[in-house]
Amino acid sequence: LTIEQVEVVPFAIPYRKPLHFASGEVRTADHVLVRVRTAGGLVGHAEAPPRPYTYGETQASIVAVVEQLFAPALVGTGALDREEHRARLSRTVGNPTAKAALDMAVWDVIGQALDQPVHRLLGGYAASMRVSHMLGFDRPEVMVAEAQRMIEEHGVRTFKVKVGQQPYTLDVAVVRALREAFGDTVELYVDGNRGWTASDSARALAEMADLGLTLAEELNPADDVLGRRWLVERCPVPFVADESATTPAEVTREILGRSATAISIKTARTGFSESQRVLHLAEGLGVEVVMGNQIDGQVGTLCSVVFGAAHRATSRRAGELSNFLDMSDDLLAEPLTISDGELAVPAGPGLGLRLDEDKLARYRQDA
Ligand code: MUC
Ligand code: MG
Repeated sequence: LTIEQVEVVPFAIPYRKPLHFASGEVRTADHVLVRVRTAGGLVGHAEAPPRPYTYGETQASIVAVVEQLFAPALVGTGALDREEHRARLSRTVGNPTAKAALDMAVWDVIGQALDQPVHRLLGGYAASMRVSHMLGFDRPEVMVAEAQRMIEEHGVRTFKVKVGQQPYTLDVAVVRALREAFGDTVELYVDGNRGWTASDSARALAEMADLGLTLAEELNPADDVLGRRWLVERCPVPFVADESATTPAEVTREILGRSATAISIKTARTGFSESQRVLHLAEGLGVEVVMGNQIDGQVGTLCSVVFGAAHRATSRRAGELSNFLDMSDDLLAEPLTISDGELAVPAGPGLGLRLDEDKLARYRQDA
Protein backbone atom coordinates (compact mmCIF):
# COMPACT_ATOMS: atom_id res chain seq x y z
CA LEU A 1 0.00 0.00 0.00
CA THR A 2 2.93 2.34 -0.62
CA ILE A 3 1.80 5.58 -2.25
CA GLU A 4 3.63 5.76 -5.53
CA GLN A 5 2.04 8.74 -7.24
CA VAL A 6 -0.24 11.66 -6.43
CA GLU A 7 -1.86 13.30 -9.43
CA VAL A 8 -3.96 16.45 -9.74
CA VAL A 9 -6.34 17.13 -12.60
CA PRO A 10 -7.95 20.58 -12.82
CA PHE A 11 -11.32 20.45 -14.56
CA ALA A 12 -14.17 22.85 -15.27
CA ILE A 13 -17.86 22.04 -15.68
CA PRO A 14 -20.33 24.91 -16.13
CA TYR A 15 -23.35 25.30 -13.91
CA ARG A 16 -26.70 25.46 -15.67
CA LYS A 17 -27.74 28.05 -13.14
CA PRO A 18 -25.25 30.08 -11.08
CA LEU A 19 -25.46 30.00 -7.29
CA HIS A 20 -25.29 33.40 -5.54
CA PHE A 21 -24.69 33.92 -1.83
CA ALA A 22 -23.49 36.76 0.37
CA SER A 23 -19.76 35.98 0.15
CA GLY A 24 -19.59 35.08 -3.56
CA GLU A 25 -21.06 33.17 -6.48
CA VAL A 26 -20.35 30.02 -8.47
CA ARG A 27 -20.88 29.76 -12.25
CA THR A 28 -18.44 26.98 -13.07
CA ALA A 29 -17.27 24.01 -11.03
CA ASP A 30 -13.56 24.69 -11.54
CA HIS A 31 -12.46 21.92 -9.19
CA VAL A 32 -9.38 19.74 -8.89
CA LEU A 33 -9.59 15.96 -9.06
CA VAL A 34 -6.99 14.25 -6.88
CA ARG A 35 -5.75 10.71 -7.61
CA VAL A 36 -3.58 8.68 -5.27
CA ARG A 37 -1.94 5.57 -6.79
CA THR A 38 -0.31 2.78 -4.82
CA ALA A 39 2.52 0.51 -5.85
CA GLY A 40 -0.01 -2.33 -5.94
CA GLY A 41 -2.08 -0.52 -8.59
CA LEU A 42 -4.96 0.82 -6.44
CA VAL A 43 -6.24 4.28 -7.31
CA GLY A 44 -8.11 6.53 -4.87
CA HIS A 45 -10.05 9.64 -5.90
CA ALA A 46 -11.50 12.78 -4.37
CA GLU A 47 -12.12 16.36 -5.45
CA ALA A 48 -11.06 19.75 -4.08
CA PRO A 49 -13.34 22.74 -4.73
CA PRO A 50 -11.50 26.09 -4.69
CA ARG A 51 -13.43 28.63 -2.61
CA PRO A 52 -11.28 31.79 -2.56
CA TYR A 53 -13.94 33.74 -0.61
CA THR A 54 -13.88 31.11 2.12
CA TYR A 55 -10.38 29.61 2.27
CA GLY A 56 -8.26 31.67 -0.13
CA GLU A 57 -7.59 28.69 -2.40
CA THR A 58 -7.86 28.81 -6.20
CA GLN A 59 -7.77 26.01 -8.76
CA ALA A 60 -4.18 26.96 -9.63
CA SER A 61 -3.13 27.21 -5.98
CA ILE A 62 -4.53 23.73 -5.22
CA VAL A 63 -2.67 22.24 -8.19
CA ALA A 64 0.53 24.04 -7.16
CA VAL A 65 0.46 23.14 -3.46
CA VAL A 66 -0.21 19.48 -4.20
CA GLU A 67 2.45 19.25 -6.91
CA GLN A 68 5.11 21.21 -5.04
CA LEU A 69 4.54 20.23 -1.41
CA PHE A 70 1.91 17.59 -0.69
CA ALA A 71 2.65 14.98 -3.37
CA PRO A 72 6.35 14.83 -2.44
CA ALA A 73 5.33 14.57 1.24
CA LEU A 74 3.03 11.58 0.61
CA VAL A 75 4.89 9.60 -2.03
CA GLY A 76 6.77 6.73 -0.40
CA THR A 77 4.57 6.60 2.71
CA GLY A 78 2.03 3.84 3.29
CA ALA A 79 -1.64 4.56 2.64
CA LEU A 80 -2.38 3.48 6.23
CA ASP A 81 0.07 6.01 7.70
CA ARG A 82 -2.62 8.67 8.13
CA GLU A 83 -1.10 10.29 11.22
CA GLU A 84 2.18 10.64 9.37
CA HIS A 85 0.35 12.21 6.42
CA ARG A 86 -1.30 14.67 8.77
CA ALA A 87 2.00 15.53 10.44
CA ARG A 88 3.67 16.16 7.10
CA LEU A 89 0.81 18.11 5.51
CA SER A 90 0.30 20.28 8.61
CA ARG A 91 3.79 21.75 8.12
CA THR A 92 2.04 23.83 5.46
CA VAL A 93 -0.63 26.11 6.90
CA GLY A 94 -4.01 26.59 5.22
CA ASN A 95 -4.96 24.86 1.95
CA PRO A 96 -7.80 22.91 3.57
CA THR A 97 -9.55 21.56 0.48
CA ALA A 98 -6.27 20.33 -1.03
CA LYS A 99 -5.43 18.48 2.21
CA ALA A 100 -8.98 17.13 2.58
CA ALA A 101 -9.11 15.72 -0.95
CA LEU A 102 -5.82 13.89 -0.39
CA ASP A 103 -7.09 12.43 2.87
CA MET A 104 -10.28 11.16 1.24
CA ALA A 105 -8.43 9.71 -1.76
CA VAL A 106 -6.18 7.86 0.70
CA TRP A 107 -9.26 6.48 2.50
CA ASP A 108 -10.58 5.37 -0.91
CA VAL A 109 -7.38 3.36 -1.37
CA ILE A 110 -7.61 1.88 2.14
CA GLY A 111 -11.21 0.79 1.55
CA GLN A 112 -10.31 -0.82 -1.75
CA ALA A 113 -7.35 -2.62 -0.16
CA LEU A 114 -9.62 -4.03 2.57
CA ASP A 115 -12.46 -4.66 0.09
CA GLN A 116 -14.76 -2.64 2.37
CA PRO A 117 -16.77 0.55 1.82
CA VAL A 118 -15.14 3.56 3.53
CA HIS A 119 -18.61 4.28 4.91
CA ARG A 120 -18.36 1.09 6.98
CA LEU A 121 -14.81 1.75 8.06
CA LEU A 122 -15.90 5.16 9.38
CA GLY A 123 -18.88 3.89 11.35
CA GLY A 124 -21.43 2.51 8.89
CA TYR A 125 -24.41 3.91 10.79
CA ALA A 126 -27.05 4.47 8.07
CA ALA A 127 -27.39 3.51 4.41
CA SER A 128 -28.53 6.96 3.26
CA MET A 129 -29.07 10.55 4.36
CA ARG A 130 -32.00 12.88 4.15
CA VAL A 131 -31.16 15.74 1.78
CA SER A 132 -31.30 19.48 2.35
CA HIS A 133 -31.23 21.75 -0.72
CA MET A 134 -29.51 25.12 -0.70
CA LEU A 135 -31.43 27.96 -2.36
CA GLY A 136 -29.22 30.78 -3.73
CA PHE A 137 -30.26 34.43 -3.99
CA ASP A 138 -33.10 35.14 -6.37
CA ARG A 139 -36.53 36.69 -6.44
CA PRO A 140 -39.01 35.08 -4.03
CA GLU A 141 -41.13 33.54 -6.79
CA VAL A 142 -38.07 31.98 -8.45
CA MET A 143 -36.89 30.47 -5.15
CA VAL A 144 -40.37 29.13 -4.41
CA ALA A 145 -40.47 27.56 -7.89
CA GLU A 146 -37.07 25.92 -7.33
CA ALA A 147 -38.20 24.54 -3.98
CA GLN A 148 -41.38 23.24 -5.62
CA ARG A 149 -39.31 21.47 -8.27
CA MET A 150 -37.06 19.90 -5.60
CA ILE A 151 -40.15 18.64 -3.76
CA GLU A 152 -41.77 17.23 -6.88
CA GLU A 153 -38.71 15.75 -8.59
CA HIS A 154 -36.64 14.63 -5.63
CA GLY A 155 -38.90 14.58 -2.58
CA VAL A 156 -36.58 17.07 -0.82
CA ARG A 157 -38.39 18.98 1.94
CA THR A 158 -35.55 20.68 3.79
CA PHE A 159 -34.19 23.96 2.46
CA LYS A 160 -31.26 26.11 3.49
CA VAL A 161 -32.06 29.62 2.31
CA LYS A 162 -29.13 31.88 1.49
CA VAL A 163 -29.59 35.25 3.20
CA GLY A 164 -27.29 38.18 4.01
CA GLN A 165 -28.47 40.65 1.35
CA GLN A 166 -28.85 44.41 1.75
CA PRO A 167 -31.44 45.34 2.79
CA TYR A 168 -32.20 42.27 4.92
CA THR A 169 -35.90 42.68 4.14
CA LEU A 170 -35.19 41.11 0.72
CA ASP A 171 -34.31 37.88 2.49
CA VAL A 172 -37.15 38.05 4.98
CA ALA A 173 -39.55 38.30 2.03
CA VAL A 174 -38.06 35.14 0.49
CA VAL A 175 -38.32 33.08 3.67
CA ARG A 176 -41.89 34.29 4.20
CA ALA A 177 -42.82 33.39 0.61
CA LEU A 178 -41.41 29.88 1.09
CA ARG A 179 -43.31 29.37 4.35
CA GLU A 180 -46.54 30.69 2.80
CA ALA A 181 -46.13 28.47 -0.26
CA PHE A 182 -45.38 25.22 1.61
CA GLY A 183 -46.73 25.69 5.13
CA ASP A 184 -45.30 23.29 7.68
CA THR A 185 -44.51 20.64 5.06
CA VAL A 186 -40.96 21.96 4.74
CA GLU A 187 -38.05 22.62 7.10
CA LEU A 188 -36.39 26.01 6.55
CA TYR A 189 -33.13 27.42 7.87
CA VAL A 190 -30.90 30.31 6.82
CA ASP A 191 -27.22 30.94 6.03
CA GLY A 192 -25.96 34.54 5.87
CA ASN A 193 -22.33 33.92 4.85
CA ARG A 194 -21.41 36.92 7.06
CA GLY A 195 -23.48 39.32 4.96
CA TRP A 196 -25.34 41.08 7.73
CA THR A 197 -24.28 43.10 10.75
CA ALA A 198 -25.25 41.84 14.20
CA SER A 199 -28.06 44.40 14.35
CA ASP A 200 -29.38 43.52 10.85
CA SER A 201 -29.31 39.88 11.89
CA ALA A 202 -31.21 40.50 15.12
CA ARG A 203 -33.88 42.50 13.31
CA ALA A 204 -34.17 39.88 10.57
CA LEU A 205 -34.50 37.08 13.15
CA ALA A 206 -37.20 39.08 14.96
CA GLU A 207 -39.11 39.62 11.70
CA MET A 208 -38.83 35.90 10.90
CA ALA A 209 -39.81 34.80 14.42
CA ASP A 210 -43.12 33.35 13.19
CA LEU A 211 -41.53 31.42 10.30
CA GLY A 212 -40.29 28.40 12.25
CA LEU A 213 -36.62 28.45 11.24
CA THR A 214 -34.59 25.55 12.64
CA LEU A 215 -31.03 26.90 12.29
CA ALA A 216 -29.21 30.18 11.60
CA GLU A 217 -25.71 30.01 10.07
CA GLU A 218 -22.95 32.66 9.91
CA LEU A 219 -25.40 35.57 9.79
CA ASN A 220 -22.67 38.09 10.62
CA PRO A 221 -18.86 37.81 10.71
CA ALA A 222 -17.40 35.85 13.62
CA ASP A 223 -14.57 38.39 13.51
CA ASP A 224 -17.06 40.98 14.84
CA VAL A 225 -16.35 39.19 18.07
CA LEU A 226 -18.60 40.97 20.56
CA GLY A 227 -21.35 41.64 18.03
CA ARG A 228 -21.40 37.97 17.20
CA ARG A 229 -21.56 36.93 20.84
CA TRP A 230 -24.36 39.42 21.46
CA LEU A 231 -26.29 38.01 18.49
CA VAL A 232 -25.79 34.35 19.42
CA GLU A 233 -27.08 35.06 22.93
CA ARG A 234 -30.32 36.33 21.39
CA CYS A 235 -30.69 33.72 18.67
CA PRO A 236 -33.71 31.48 19.32
CA VAL A 237 -32.31 28.53 17.31
CA PRO A 238 -28.89 26.85 17.11
CA PHE A 239 -26.40 29.26 15.53
CA VAL A 240 -24.19 27.31 13.14
CA ALA A 241 -20.50 28.07 12.65
CA ASP A 242 -19.45 27.18 9.11
CA GLU A 243 -16.55 29.20 7.67
CA SER A 244 -15.61 30.47 11.14
CA ALA A 245 -14.95 26.96 12.48
CA THR A 246 -13.02 24.96 9.91
CA THR A 247 -10.55 23.23 12.25
CA PRO A 248 -10.90 21.58 15.66
CA ALA A 249 -9.16 24.57 17.27
CA GLU A 250 -11.55 27.03 15.64
CA VAL A 251 -14.51 24.90 16.70
CA THR A 252 -13.28 25.02 20.31
CA ARG A 253 -12.72 28.78 20.17
CA GLU A 254 -16.07 29.60 18.58
CA ILE A 255 -18.09 27.33 20.86
CA LEU A 256 -16.32 28.20 24.12
CA GLY A 257 -16.32 31.88 23.08
CA ARG A 258 -20.11 31.62 22.71
CA SER A 259 -19.90 32.72 19.07
CA ALA A 260 -21.79 29.66 17.83
CA THR A 261 -23.90 26.85 19.23
CA ALA A 262 -23.70 24.29 16.38
CA ILE A 263 -21.10 23.21 13.82
CA SER A 264 -21.19 22.62 10.08
CA ILE A 265 -18.99 19.70 9.02
CA LYS A 266 -17.72 19.77 5.45
CA THR A 267 -15.66 16.86 4.19
CA ALA A 268 -14.45 19.17 1.39
CA ARG A 269 -12.34 21.03 3.97
CA THR A 270 -11.68 18.46 6.69
CA GLY A 271 -11.67 15.22 4.71
CA PHE A 272 -12.66 12.13 6.68
CA SER A 273 -9.87 12.06 9.28
CA GLU A 274 -10.20 15.68 10.40
CA SER A 275 -14.01 15.63 10.06
CA GLN A 276 -14.03 12.81 12.62
CA ARG A 277 -11.95 14.97 14.95
CA VAL A 278 -14.41 17.83 14.49
CA LEU A 279 -17.38 15.51 15.01
CA HIS A 280 -15.99 13.93 18.17
CA LEU A 281 -15.10 17.35 19.51
CA ALA A 282 -18.64 18.62 18.84
CA GLU A 283 -20.05 15.55 20.59
CA GLY A 284 -17.74 16.15 23.53
CA LEU A 285 -18.77 19.77 23.72
CA GLY A 286 -22.41 18.78 23.40
CA VAL A 287 -23.31 20.77 20.31
CA GLU A 288 -25.26 19.74 17.23
CA VAL A 289 -23.71 19.27 13.80
CA VAL A 290 -24.98 19.52 10.26
CA MET A 291 -23.33 18.10 7.12
CA GLY A 292 -22.64 21.19 5.03
CA ASN A 293 -22.17 21.81 1.33
CA GLN A 294 -19.03 23.28 -0.19
CA ILE A 295 -20.93 23.57 -3.50
CA ASP A 296 -19.53 20.15 -4.20
CA GLY A 297 -19.74 18.21 -7.44
CA GLN A 298 -20.83 14.58 -7.41
CA VAL A 299 -17.47 13.27 -6.22
CA GLY A 300 -17.50 15.71 -3.30
CA THR A 301 -21.16 15.05 -2.54
CA LEU A 302 -20.49 11.32 -2.49
CA CYS A 303 -17.75 11.95 0.08
CA SER A 304 -20.17 14.01 2.21
CA VAL A 305 -22.81 11.28 2.27
CA VAL A 306 -20.23 8.56 2.93
CA PHE A 307 -19.14 10.46 6.06
CA GLY A 308 -22.52 11.86 7.08
CA ALA A 309 -24.36 8.54 6.88
CA ALA A 310 -21.52 6.78 8.72
CA HIS A 311 -22.25 8.46 12.07
CA ARG A 312 -25.37 8.90 14.15
CA ALA A 313 -24.83 12.56 15.03
CA THR A 314 -24.29 13.62 11.40
CA SER A 315 -27.36 11.64 10.29
CA ARG A 316 -29.84 13.38 12.55
CA ARG A 317 -30.34 16.39 10.34
CA ALA A 318 -30.69 16.49 6.58
CA GLY A 319 -27.31 16.87 4.85
CA GLU A 320 -26.66 19.54 2.22
CA LEU A 321 -26.17 17.14 -0.66
CA SER A 322 -28.06 18.38 -3.71
CA ASN A 323 -26.43 21.36 -5.37
CA PHE A 324 -24.59 19.18 -7.90
CA LEU A 325 -28.02 18.96 -9.57
CA ASP A 326 -27.40 22.47 -10.95
CA MET A 327 -24.25 21.42 -12.80
CA SER A 328 -24.55 20.81 -16.54
CA ASP A 329 -22.62 17.52 -16.25
CA ASP A 330 -20.32 15.64 -13.87
CA LEU A 331 -17.58 13.00 -13.69
CA LEU A 332 -19.22 9.88 -12.25
CA ALA A 333 -19.98 6.92 -14.52
CA GLU A 334 -23.10 6.28 -12.41
CA PRO A 335 -24.58 9.67 -11.49
CA LEU A 336 -25.88 10.20 -7.96
CA THR A 337 -29.66 10.28 -7.68
CA ILE A 338 -31.83 11.78 -4.97
CA SER A 339 -35.22 10.17 -4.55
CA ASP A 340 -37.82 10.43 -1.80
CA GLY A 341 -35.60 13.12 -0.34
CA GLU A 342 -32.75 10.68 0.32
CA LEU A 343 -29.28 10.14 -1.09
CA ALA A 344 -27.97 6.59 -0.67
CA VAL A 345 -24.36 5.73 0.10
CA PRO A 346 -22.93 3.97 -2.96
CA ALA A 347 -22.12 0.30 -2.51
CA GLY A 348 -18.72 -1.06 -3.37
CA PRO A 349 -15.30 -0.97 -1.77
CA GLY A 350 -13.55 2.30 -1.01
CA LEU A 351 -15.73 5.27 -1.88
CA GLY A 352 -17.64 3.15 -4.38
CA LEU A 353 -17.09 5.71 -7.11
CA ARG A 354 -16.27 5.06 -10.75
CA LEU A 355 -15.17 7.92 -12.95
CA ASP A 356 -16.29 8.43 -16.53
CA GLU A 357 -12.84 8.88 -18.05
CA ASP A 358 -14.28 10.30 -21.30
CA LYS A 359 -15.94 13.07 -19.34
CA LEU A 360 -12.78 13.77 -17.41
CA ALA A 361 -10.92 14.03 -20.73
CA ARG A 362 -13.56 16.45 -22.00
CA TYR A 363 -13.54 18.75 -18.97
CA ARG A 364 -9.92 18.64 -17.86
CA GLN A 365 -8.11 21.96 -18.14
CA ASP A 366 -4.53 20.76 -18.42
CA ALA A 367 -4.72 18.68 -21.62
C1 MUC B 1 -22.25 27.50 2.72
O1 MUC B 1 -22.76 26.75 3.55
O2 MUC B 1 -21.83 28.57 3.11
C2 MUC B 1 -20.94 28.99 0.21
C3 MUC B 1 -19.71 29.45 0.55
C4 MUC B 1 -19.04 28.37 1.13
O3 MUC B 1 -17.89 28.35 1.59
O4 MUC B 1 -19.82 27.28 1.15
C5 MUC B 1 -21.04 27.56 0.50
C6 MUC B 1 -22.22 27.09 1.28
MG1 MG C 1 -22.48 28.21 5.19
